[in-house]
Amino acid sequence: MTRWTAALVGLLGVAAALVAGHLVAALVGPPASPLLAVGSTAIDLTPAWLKDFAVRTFGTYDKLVLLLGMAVVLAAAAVAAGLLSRRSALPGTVLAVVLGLLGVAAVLYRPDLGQLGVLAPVASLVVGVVVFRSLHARAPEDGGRRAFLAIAGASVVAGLAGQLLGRRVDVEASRRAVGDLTPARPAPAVPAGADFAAEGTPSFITPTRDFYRVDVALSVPRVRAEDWVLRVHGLVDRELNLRYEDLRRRDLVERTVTMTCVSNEVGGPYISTANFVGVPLRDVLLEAGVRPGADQLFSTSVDGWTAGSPVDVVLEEDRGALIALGMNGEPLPLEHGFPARLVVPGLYGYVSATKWVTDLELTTFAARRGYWLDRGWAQRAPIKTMSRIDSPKGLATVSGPVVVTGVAWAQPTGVAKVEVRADGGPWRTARLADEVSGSTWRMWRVELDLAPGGHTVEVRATDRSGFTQPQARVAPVPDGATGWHSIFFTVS
Ligand SMILES: Nc1nc2c(c(=O)[nH]1)N[C@H]1C(S)=C(S)[C@@H](COP(=O)(O)O)O[C@H]1N2
Ligand SMILES: [Mo]
Repeated sequence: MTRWTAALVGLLGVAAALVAGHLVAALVGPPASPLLAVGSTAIDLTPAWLKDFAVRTFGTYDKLVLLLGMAVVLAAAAVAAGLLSRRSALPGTVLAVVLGLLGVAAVLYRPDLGQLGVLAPVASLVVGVVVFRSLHARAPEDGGRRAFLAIAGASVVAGLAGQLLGRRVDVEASRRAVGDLTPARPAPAVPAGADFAAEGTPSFITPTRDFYRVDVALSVPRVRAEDWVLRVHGLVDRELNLRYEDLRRRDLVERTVTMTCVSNEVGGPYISTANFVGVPLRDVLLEAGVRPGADQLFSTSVDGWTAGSPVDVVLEEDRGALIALGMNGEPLPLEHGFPARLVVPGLYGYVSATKWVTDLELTTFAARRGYWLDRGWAQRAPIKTMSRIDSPKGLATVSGPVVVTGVAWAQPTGVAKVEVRADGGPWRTARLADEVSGSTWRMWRVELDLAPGGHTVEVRATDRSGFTQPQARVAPVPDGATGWHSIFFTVS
């Protein structure tokens, strides 16, 4: 066998194994696809610093990077096993078995995959061994050309079939069929003076396609509205099982809320604002009747992800926590939690904003721990008062006088003051844009007369409670970054 042939035998064996697992997973549960299951498990084993690094470095592409990385590692292992198998088929067989068992372990580890899910990696194991060994046996004949083509062709067909079958749950159609989610109580219109977008801040309402996305879902959960049920249970007087129709038939309310991720670095992008439409979470909890002693609202997503929010916070009358069905005039996009998610102003997403939510348990903080808690993040995580400079951009060259603009946030209290200083000089109070509510960000601008040359500008916000952002830089882990955002630019 030539080196090329040996490498190809390894590659085709692994490819056939993956595709077989993917196809079987399409029938027993798409997330059981071995590549996805192993990737999801890798994500689950991610500690706080690594999540923080991945989000910081790759942002919304973190999952793509993970999948590509896995593909590269697999391909390298396949080629290596092929090359090592030139004399005997043993190394390649061992690789197929090891990869298959890795898939089995990953599926068993996942909280959202039933026992049947194991069939997918088992199919990978069996197909991997059989294909590798038969190609290995046939390769010496005519270079194995015919067998190679047959396996490659079958893999492509099986891969496509798996992809199509995995999408047979038509979530897009379900979402389209939701139709109009007009709120009975719309949010007050956002005034034209609420942003300084013309001068460099984001628009007040973030277009849905630009809304940041952070989650551990390697494949976006596909739940049809018609199949969705929200169970409310635990320390309640009466258990509720709410269907999508039960919720959408109610008087829907709309609230403009700025969501923030705890992984956001000082100056970072993981903050966005939308008009969320849904049902007040408080109303649903009061209907269920929260028993004394329940201090945690433990929410679970269809993919097994969990978050714990303080009961006293979600029950606050002015807090405005929502079971959201829509954002910006449409049903939630799949990536943002269709059919339903939680939105709690003033709490970082990882302790409140469960997407694809299907279960609300009233419990205690002592009894259950949300997904990120055992990975190094804090139990309680109110959003920290923060500000960011959006314009000029760091390292830019601008002409004077310089208009510096940005955003500040302190949900749900609201921003009272933003100050800016250049080169460690005296603080200047920025002009604040019109306030929409304490639950949303607030844009600011200030004009600085700066001499030509390089300048460092810093910003700090003060919230309505009188608290001013501290200067000390603290990393996002465990409960959110602190410190003043600063940029350096040149005046020409
Ligand atoms: N099911 C699920 N919900 C989730 C997460 C997740 O990983 N899985 N991530 C949370 C985090 S950390 C944040 S910051 C917000 C982000 O919501 P978005 O992606 O709609 O912006 O969703 C939260 N809800
Ligand atoms: Mo987050």
